[in-house]
Amino acid sequence: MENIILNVGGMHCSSCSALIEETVKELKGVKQAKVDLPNKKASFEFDSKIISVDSIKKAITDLGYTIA
Ligand SMILES: [Cu+2]
Repeated sequence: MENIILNVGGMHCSSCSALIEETVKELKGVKQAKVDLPNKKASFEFDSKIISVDSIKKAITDLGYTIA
């Protein structure tokens, strides 16, 4: 398992952060997703043999948010 912290832009409220958590958590290979709304940071625990960081980033940008 690996951990990554991403800076996510475009979140305005707790439903934004919840949407990102739910969406990323559903990806195969992601074990944990936690979004820190006030600090605009998202941390993910994932298995790099199953999913890449780019796939996680893409899932977030596909929702309309940005990765700094
Ligand atoms: Cu929102």
